[in-house]
Order: sequence, then structure tokens, then C-alpha cells
Amino acid sequence: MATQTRYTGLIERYRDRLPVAANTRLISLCEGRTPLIQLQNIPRLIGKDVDIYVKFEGLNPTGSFKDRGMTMAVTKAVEAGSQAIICASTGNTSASAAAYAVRAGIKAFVLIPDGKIALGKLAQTLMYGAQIIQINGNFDAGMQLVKQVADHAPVTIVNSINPFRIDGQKTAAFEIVDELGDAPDYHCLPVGNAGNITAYWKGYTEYATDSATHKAVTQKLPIMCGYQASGAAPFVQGKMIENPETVATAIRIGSPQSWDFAWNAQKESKGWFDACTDTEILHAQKMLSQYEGIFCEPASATSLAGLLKDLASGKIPEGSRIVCTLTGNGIKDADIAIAQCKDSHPVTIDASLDAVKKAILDSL
Ligand code: AN7
Repeated sequence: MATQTRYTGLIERYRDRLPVAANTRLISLCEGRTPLIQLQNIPRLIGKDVDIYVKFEGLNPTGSFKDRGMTMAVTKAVEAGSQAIICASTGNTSASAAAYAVRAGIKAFVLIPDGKIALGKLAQTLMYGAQIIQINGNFDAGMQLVKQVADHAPVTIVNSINPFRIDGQKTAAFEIVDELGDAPDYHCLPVGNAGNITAYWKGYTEYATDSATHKAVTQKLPIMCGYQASGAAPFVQGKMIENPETVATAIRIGSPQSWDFAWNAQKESKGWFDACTDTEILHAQKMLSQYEGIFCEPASATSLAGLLKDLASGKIPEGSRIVCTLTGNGIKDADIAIAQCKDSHPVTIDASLDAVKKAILDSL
């Protein structure tokens, strides 16, 4: 029988490119190694000869890309002797931090905007047993408070201002190059705090650079395209936003924490930032579900929404190979999904063979 090595998470897989020691205790839930799915129907539907892949990060252990960063951040927090972690969150970071804290046997505090996170994310965070602190303010206010309180209490911040988060998340770019054999021509991402676009750019550039310990894996770098929701688009407006608003609550962020890093990624890759309306975002989310069988959350679909606009205008040309990151799972935000499908009425009938037969024949 062939022997196989059990997959035990991204730190183990990319250990030689991450800041962990041989005896570091790894806090992992087998995150990473997410599918890179080639779209089959949407390119045909839009009549474009393009090769589009989605990196479905919604299939991580807590349902979002945050797990990549959290395995590193919590591993390093525990290594440093920390007994508690803290974050501000629009939902996914809180769920991820809560889960990895359980795994490590430490405490998690999460600050969330009252009533403005998707129900599934709240449910997860409650189930994992984190200490939830709801604030009468948005993510940006929560982030400021987290930064201040960390100076006064023994807690490690696990938002993406923690550099270990970025190191964990850069492995998504490694996986893409390992799988495709090279970097894509374009990489499209939703942008909130801009930690993820920073992390992907770090991953791609590390894979394309010779260092003392590694030969470059590829010569190629992608053009980075960062898309925001129009009501929460500081990178498009060129300044921080006071009251960000969008249906995509995950990216309802007005003061991105990785501002300079993200501008650097845009400039070095010769990429751009653009904004999509809530309608465009929801449309892209529904397209992925109804034409490809891929259910991501609204914020995640911003990457495809932006791509569709740039393909339509020709800014991204035919013949391109493109990767869109789908950052989170659609199941997290059931309310939005059900609201999106309010016109597709489920039928309610008698529990009889005749009634079921009629229901089927009526809709064929
Ligand atoms: C699904 O959970 O900021 O640009 O507190 O949950 O790296 O911030 C979430 C962000 C995109 C934006 N898609 O990523 C949080 C939080 C989803 C997200 C983003 C988030 P960044």
C-alpha cells in the first residue's frame, strides 16, 4: 500500500517559508489546501474567451480565508506565552479567532459592531465560546478600541495588523502557483482592511524571488485587482471613509489597516482598485451559485463582480488567465441568500404522491 502523508495544515506544508521553529507547537485545524475551481459556464455566458479560476476559501475550517492567518497568529501568540487573544471584526475574523483559541486552550475576546454581522458568523463565535463584546459602533471604531486596550491588558491582537496573519495568508498564493504551475495574469480580490491583498502580493513576490534559502519558483507576477463595495471604498476615493455602508457586511470598513501595503501591491503589480455597487455584488454572488454551483458570501463575490466589469470594458483582455479569491462561505449569511431568492417561491403541498407528482409535472 502506498504511504501517504496526512495533511495537517498550511504551516506544516509551507514550514520552510514561515517563521516557525522545529519545536513550535502548531495550532491548526488543517486549514488551507482549498480548491481552485475553474469556471465553466460564466465565461461562456458572457461570451469571453478567458480562463477564470476561483480559489474557494469558504472551504476552510471556519468557512473563510481568515483561518490561514489565524493558524499562524495563534501559533505565535501561544509560542510567546499569551493567554488571550483579541480582535475587532466584521464577523469572519471573530469566528476564526474563537475557533483557534479553543484549539490552543486560550481565551478569545471579540469586538463586533452590534447587529451588523451575518448571523452565521455570530452563531459560530458563540458556539466556539468566545467572549463577545458588541459595540455601538462600526468595525473601524472597534479596531481603534482593540489597539488601545492591548496597551492596557495582557491580550494579543490577531487582526491583520499582526504580521503573522499576513504570513499565514500568503500561502494561498503559494498554493495557486503550485497548482497552476505559474502565477495567473490577473488576481482579483475583495478589499476591506486590505490584509489579504497585502498577503497575496507578499506570497507571489516571495515565490518569484531568489533568496538565501530558496530559488524562485516562478518568474511571473500577477496584476493585482482590488475591488471594494461602492459605499465602503476608501481605496477608490483615495481617503478614509467616515460611515461605510454596504450589504456585504464583511467589507463594511472605512479605515483599512493595511493602507500603505495595499497601495504598494497595486503600484508594484501595476494593478488597480475599483468599486462595485451592492447590486453588482449580489448579482455576481447569485451568478456563481446559479451557473457554477458555488455559494460564497456577498463580500467574496465582489472579486467576480469587479472582474466582470473589467472584462466587459476590455480592461482585462480575452486570453487572460485570472484567479478570483472567494473569501468566505455563503452559508454564513443565510439572511441575504434568502432575500436574494425571494421570487423563487417554494411550493407547499399535501404529503401525498399525487400532490408531489403534480408539483413536478407543473414545473417541468
Ligand atoms: C468574506 O472579519 O475584516 O481586505 O473582521 O470577511 O483582508 O480585510 C473581514 C474581511 C473579504 C476583506 N471577504 O479582507 C473581519 C474582516 C470576506 C471578509 C474581506 C473580509 P481584507
